Amino acid sequence: MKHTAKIFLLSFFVISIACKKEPELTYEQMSSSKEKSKEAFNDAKYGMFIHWGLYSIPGGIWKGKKMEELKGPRVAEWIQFGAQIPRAEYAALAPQFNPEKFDADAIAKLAKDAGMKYLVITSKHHDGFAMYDSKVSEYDITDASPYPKDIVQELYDACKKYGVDFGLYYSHNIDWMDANDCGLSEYIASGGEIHARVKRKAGVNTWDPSPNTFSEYLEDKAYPQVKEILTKFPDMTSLWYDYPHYVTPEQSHEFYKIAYDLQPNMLVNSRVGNDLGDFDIPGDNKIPTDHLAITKPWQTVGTTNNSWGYKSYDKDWKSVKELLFWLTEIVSKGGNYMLNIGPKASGEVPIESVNNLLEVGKFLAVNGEAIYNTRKWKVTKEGPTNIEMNGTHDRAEKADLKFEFTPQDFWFTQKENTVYAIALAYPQENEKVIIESLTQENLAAIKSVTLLGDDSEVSWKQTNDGLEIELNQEELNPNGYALKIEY
Ligand code: FHN
Repeated sequence: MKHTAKIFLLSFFVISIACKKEPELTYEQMSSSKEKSKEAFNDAKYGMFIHWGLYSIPGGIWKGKKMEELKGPRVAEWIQFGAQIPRAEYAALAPQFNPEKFDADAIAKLAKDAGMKYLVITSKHHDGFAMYDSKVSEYDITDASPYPKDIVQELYDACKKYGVDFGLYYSHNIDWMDANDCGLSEYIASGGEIHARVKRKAGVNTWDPSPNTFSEYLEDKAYPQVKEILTKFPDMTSLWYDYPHYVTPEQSHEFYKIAYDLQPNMLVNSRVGNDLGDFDIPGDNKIPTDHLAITKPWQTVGTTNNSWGYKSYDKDWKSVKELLFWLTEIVSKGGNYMLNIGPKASGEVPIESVNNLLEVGKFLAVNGEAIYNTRKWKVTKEGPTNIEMNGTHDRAEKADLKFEFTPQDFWFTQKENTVYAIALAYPQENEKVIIESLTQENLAAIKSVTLLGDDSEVSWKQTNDGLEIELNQEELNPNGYALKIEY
C-alpha cells in the first residue's frame, strides 16, 4: 500500500509541475527582449520590398480602364478593389499566372548587388492569394496556378545563398477573398473610432464579401497562415503586417504573440496595429520631418515608380540620384529604407528599376561605410536643397520635382569616433567647399579627413566657419562621394 501511495504522490507531483504554465509574457516583455534584433535592424539600413501577385497580370488596367479611372488608390495591387471585381472573376486570374521567367536567384543577387541587406516579399496581399504553398487555403500559387513551384520558398532559399536577410509581408486585416467586410462591422461594434477611413469603408470588400464572418476568417485563415509561414520559413528577420485599420487591440496582440511564440527574435512592424510593433513605419513614400520624436527603430518604404504592384503604364521611375537622396535623407535621420520592386506577371523585374538599383549599389560599394551600421548625428543635413516627401500620391503629383543637388549639400551620419559627410554633387575642380556643421564647436579635434573608397587624406582646414575641404582625388562614383572625418 505504501509503495502505491508513493507512486501516486510522485506522479501527482510530476504532473502538477508539468501543467504549471509559465505566465504569459506581456507585449512589453516580448518586444523588449528583441534589443539585439533592433540593433541589427538599425545597422542594416537598406532592403528590398517585393509586391508580386495576381494583380501583376492586369498591371493596373481592367477592361480598358486604368487605376486612375477606378475607385480607391492608384497603386496597381488595388485593382480588385478599384474595379470592384467579384471574387470568382478575380480568382480566374490564378490559372493564368505562370511566371516562367521568374528567377529567384537573380532577384536575391540583385538585392545583394544593389547593397540591400534584407528582402521582404508579399506572402499574401489584400487579394487573399498566397504566393507560397499554403496548407490552410487552396487559393495559393501551387494549387490555383499552373506554376509548379513555391515562389516564396525559392526566394527564401536564394536569400540564404546570398546572405540577404529574409522577411515576409502578410495582409492580416484586409483579404478581399475570405475576410467578409474585413472586420469593419466588428470594429464599429467594438466601439472603434469612426474616422474618415471607416466612413468611406477604405479597403473593405463591399461589392462581393465572402459569406463567412471576419472572426471565422481570422481563426480559419489569417492566424493559421501566419503560423504556417513562420514555421515554413523559420529564419526570418521581420514580419511585415499591413493596413491594420479594423483589427481590435486583442487581435493585434494575438498577431504579435503568434509571431513571438514561433520566432521570438524576429521583428514585427507597427502595422500589426493598435500601437504595437517593434519598428515604426512613418508612411508609404514618406520621409518623416519629426524623426526626433520617433522612439522606435523606423523604416520608410518606397516605390521605384508610383506603384507597389507592377503598373504597366507607370514609367515615372525614381532616378539613381533620387534614390540616393531618399536613402541618404532617411539614413541621416536614423531610419531604414525598404525600396520596392514590382515584378511583371512573367516574373521579370522591370529593367528600369533593375538598372537604377544596380547604380545605387555601385555608389554603396564605394561609400557604404557612411550608411551601414551608422546612427544619426546631431545634424542630419546642411545645404540649400531641401526636399520633403509626404507620400506616394504626393510624389506623383510633384511632377516638376528635380533631384538636383549642390556641392554644398551634405548629409551626416556617425559611428563611434567618426562622422561621415555624404555629398550627391562634386565641387568644380579646385573649388573649396566648406562643411559648415563641422565647426570646432560641433566637432573638436579632428584627426583626419579621408575620402571613402580612396582612403587618402583630402586637403582640409577646420575654421570657425566649418571644415574647409578641397578634393584632389578622381571621382570614384559619378553620383557623389562621402568623407570620413575621424576625431
Ligand atoms: O494597401 C497597401 C498597399 O497596397 C501597399 O502594400 C503598401 C505598402 O506599404 N501598404 C498598404 C498601403 O499603405
